[in-house]
Amino acid sequence: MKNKREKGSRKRILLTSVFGPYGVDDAYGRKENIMELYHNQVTKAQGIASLRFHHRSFGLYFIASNVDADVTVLDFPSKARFVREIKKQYDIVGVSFIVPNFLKAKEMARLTRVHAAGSTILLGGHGAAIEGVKDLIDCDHVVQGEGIRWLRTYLGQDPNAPIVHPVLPSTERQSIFGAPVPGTCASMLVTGVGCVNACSFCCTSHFFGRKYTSFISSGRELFETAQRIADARGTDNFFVMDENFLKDKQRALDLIAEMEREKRFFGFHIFSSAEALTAFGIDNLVRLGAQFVWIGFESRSHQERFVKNKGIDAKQLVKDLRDRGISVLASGILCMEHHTPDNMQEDIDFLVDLNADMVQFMLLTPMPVTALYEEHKARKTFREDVAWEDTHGQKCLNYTHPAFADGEPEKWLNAAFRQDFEVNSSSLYRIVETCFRGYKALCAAPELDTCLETRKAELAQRTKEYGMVLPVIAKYAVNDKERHRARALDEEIAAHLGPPTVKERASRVALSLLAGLWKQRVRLFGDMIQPATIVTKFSPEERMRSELSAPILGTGASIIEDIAPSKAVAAMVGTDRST
Ligand code: B12
Ligand code: SF4
Repeated sequence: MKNKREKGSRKRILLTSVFGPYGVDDAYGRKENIMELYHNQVTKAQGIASLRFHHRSFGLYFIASNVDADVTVLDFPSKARFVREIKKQYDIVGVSFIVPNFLKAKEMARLTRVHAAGSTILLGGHGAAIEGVKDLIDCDHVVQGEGIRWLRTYLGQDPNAPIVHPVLPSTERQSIFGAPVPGTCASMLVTGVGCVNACSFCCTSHFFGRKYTSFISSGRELFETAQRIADARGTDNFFVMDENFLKDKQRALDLIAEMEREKRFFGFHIFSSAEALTAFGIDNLVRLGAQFVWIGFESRSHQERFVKNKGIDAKQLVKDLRDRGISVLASGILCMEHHTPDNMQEDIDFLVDLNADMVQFMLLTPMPVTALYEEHKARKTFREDVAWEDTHGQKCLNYTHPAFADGEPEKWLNAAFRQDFEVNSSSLYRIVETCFRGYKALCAAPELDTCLETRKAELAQRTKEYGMVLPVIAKYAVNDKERHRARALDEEIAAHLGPPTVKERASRVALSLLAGLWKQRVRLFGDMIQPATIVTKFSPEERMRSELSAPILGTGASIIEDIAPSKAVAAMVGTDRST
């Protein structure tokens, strides 16, 4: 029998991410599947120079901010913490999961049936794309695609009511060389979900129906949302979670116009495909305040498969972006169907030779709902012995590849990451270099308007701030090349922007000490960092009040708990040693 409250009065809803610990070999997950973006699949081979950031389960906060209900968001719980929460007998328990976390979602549904038999169980997120998931997991509803409109409809509310953007930090915990990154991190801006390009392997495009669903549709609305969030959090920088932000060129151009009209210049980290970026133009990107762009170059040897990269000179594009102060994360795919041990190095060399600030190498992994998945299903190439928790693209292939024996893909992947690190130095070094290149480019420009003067000042500040890390990079360099170039860059920056102040020198010493401690920690206990559990309450009353006063999370939400993982757990799971 369902909880009586579900019909009639306002619902009590629990929205939760899957439980931790993450990135450990246990009954539910794998050590490669860590809950971090950079250290999982980008800077993982860069030892203590790897960027260490956690990110919340943003979709849950979006849904919570946009339904008329008492919603609790439970992010990164332990299994015991999850059980404690469901015993509060919510009307609805919604679990967000991705494909590799299938077993965790299944266990959470089972626990809900045991401890909260009256709760309705919803499953959402990319894991919902798994074929027949409704039969594989004992639940009430599986929600494929966009969840706000689905839940509003389910609760009898207007699915098309305006979408309220929550005020959220883009990262939960940022550290470099074991030292917390000072200052307020960028805010999260989710402008929409999905992408019309529909590249055959792409989960996000296919999951959202190969179309784009915008949450913020005009430049004006985007400016107002950014302004509200920036004022609440005290930073004008944003990480834009939109698979292809510049695909809507007019919206981004209108945003620039709004910023110039209002004389308020925000900064953005974005994802965009090469063709959309090129159409938008690099001058516009500088005016927009783009600081970082993630571009999927995928592969040079199979370009016909990726219309978005047709006719693009990838190397020139990366160089032009970095020359203008925009960091690039270039992503590529290994062990594609046409790859062999004889030709794959060519693609790895291509990606390394781009000399982007960061490179993501990922194994081709046909995922449910994608066209690629359907192709492999038709060809019956899927491996029966690869479980969902191994389907994450950082260790093994989930399909039979005639040219790569088991164990080989992981070796290629690790070697590719290492090659990029040794040839191009740490990503941190490259990011400082990019800021400085952009600053010098604006210094050399004949005339600057207010927008570009602001961008120049921002680049100077970022160069100084990020440049503080250069002595530590030199000290722990991967090779002589990195050591020499880090020292040379430090000197060149000092020559242009002045030597470090006393305070900056003190910070450099502190950073060096912390880096030494972090190195020891990694050597003795491994480099694992578990995210803290975060519990956030959303209620309509607070939501209404928040429209009148400065909100905590912008939508009437309050964080009630923020539990750091115990040292014992951190040490216990610290088995994944970096090089
Ligand atoms: C942020 C992010 C992360 C964060 C994790 C944040 C977290 N706390 O979980 C980090 C960086 C740590 C991460 C790690 C990984 N990720 Co990730 N990640 C993303 C990313 C870039 C954004 C997700 C997001 O916030 N989107 C915006 C929100 C609004 O959308 P949403 O989450 O999809 O939510 C909407 C719907 O899905 C739905 N919904 C979601 N949950 C629920 C729950 C209920 C109850 C309901 C009703 C609806 C619903 O409603 C929401 C609003 O419309 C996506 C790619 C993308 N652009 O979506 C990949 C993505 C989700 N990640 C993916 C993967 C595979 C991974 C990793 C395995 C690394 C890897 N190899 O790629 C690890 C796994 C970590 C782990 N142990 O679980 C895949 C999932 C593929 C799949 N089919 O399952 C994606 C799609 C990227 C990709 N490869 O295409 N990731
Ligand atoms: S361009 Fe990027 S986001 Fe769009 S479908 Fe292709 S891979 Fe996905």
